[in-house]
Amino acid sequence: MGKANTHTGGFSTRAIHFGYNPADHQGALVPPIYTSATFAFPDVGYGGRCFTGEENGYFYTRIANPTLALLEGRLASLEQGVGAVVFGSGMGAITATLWSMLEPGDEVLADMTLYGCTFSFLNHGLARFGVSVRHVDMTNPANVAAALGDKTRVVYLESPANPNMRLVNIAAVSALAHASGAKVVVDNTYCTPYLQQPLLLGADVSVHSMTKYLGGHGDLTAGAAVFADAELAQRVRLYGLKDMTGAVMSAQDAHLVMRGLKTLALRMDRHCQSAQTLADFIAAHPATAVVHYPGLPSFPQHALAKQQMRQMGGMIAFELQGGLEAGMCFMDALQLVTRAVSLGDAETLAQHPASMTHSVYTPEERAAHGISEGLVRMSVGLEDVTDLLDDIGQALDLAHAKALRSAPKAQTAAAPSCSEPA
Ligand code: 3LM
Repeated sequence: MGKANTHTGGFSTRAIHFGYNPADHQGALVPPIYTSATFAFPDVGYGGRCFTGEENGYFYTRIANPTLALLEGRLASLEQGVGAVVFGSGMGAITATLWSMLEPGDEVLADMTLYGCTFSFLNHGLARFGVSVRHVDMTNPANVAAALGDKTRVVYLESPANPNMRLVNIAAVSALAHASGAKVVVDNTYCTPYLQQPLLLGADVSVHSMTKYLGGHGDLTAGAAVFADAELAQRVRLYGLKDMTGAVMSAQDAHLVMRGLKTLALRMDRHCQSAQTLADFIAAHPATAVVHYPGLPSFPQHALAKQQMRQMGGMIAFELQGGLEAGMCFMDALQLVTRAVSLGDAETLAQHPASMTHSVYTPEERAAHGISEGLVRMSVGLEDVTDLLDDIGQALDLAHAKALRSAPKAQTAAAPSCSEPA
């Protein structure tokens, strides 16, 4: 038997090799997929000891499974955690983690802008069970300092935030939270461990929707939580996963995520490069009112982005001069870019947060939480960037023409219709 390969090399080396040695598996280069739901006990005493934790064997896949364990080890290595737990979806990871960290009477301090279902879980889920939820604008850490109280158990944030790209200074907020006895959970889905390392910046838990960049191909749903604290990791596994959510991931999906991880760095490099090119292009187009992309010098938190992110990411959000109507026109005119929610796929995806991913917020809540009705969100894929520029260019031209036509004094005679793409 060989020794499991626990490479301490660079990011991609660990993403490809960590925790696995073909010599332990009859030379198989690709790790076997253990589809078994249950595991045989050599004797009844051993089985009982598995349940008490005295024996470290596998006994049921909802609690642990060898294929899932390999992925968990890889994720912990990539994000410098002491452990990780994987789940059947990103929401599985978020809900299992928060159910395990909170009790009635506790408070969650959350940033203003969060993915729609996370916002819903906090405000319509946890809040029904005696956990209070307060949102503060964490782009200024002083607001966090002022809001932290005796009951604040968890500080929760996304950076960049879905969908408006606002950043939070993870190191500053973590230091403040810890001084007040609270733990910090960061949703690192937009960045992946390749672009941002929340635990190294001081966070306690980094959660992911692996449905996005980590899987990378839009063919699975999965989630993960990576921990700086082994005791908390165990609590989330044995309570949040096992009892509270049962949000177990399938071994086949774990295999697909491990396949995705092998190319994560390559893919992220390309996503980031193309997103910068598109953000520059969209920002310079006369149809555009504002582009939210951390890599633009005009981005208010450009300096913070350079400080805490390796590169500027593959997500762009923008608003057009003609507001909601122009945004809708732009999206309907797209021919290569796909109209769809989700992100991190090879395909470039565009969606309208106010009516889709963030429709769970009321219009008043969207206004208060910085999510404008006309915002367009784009997940920049891996296609040839020249083709993306062509498609986005023609759609912006149409949206611009339409905005001019509907403006009070516009010269509209020759403007093409939005419903008649070139
Ligand atoms: C989306 N987001 O299009 P799953 N955290 C973040 C996310 O963006 C998401 C999750 C957690 C989108 C999904 S909307 C119906 C489609 C930052 C998902 C939840 O449970 O794996 O979907 O992850 O923004």
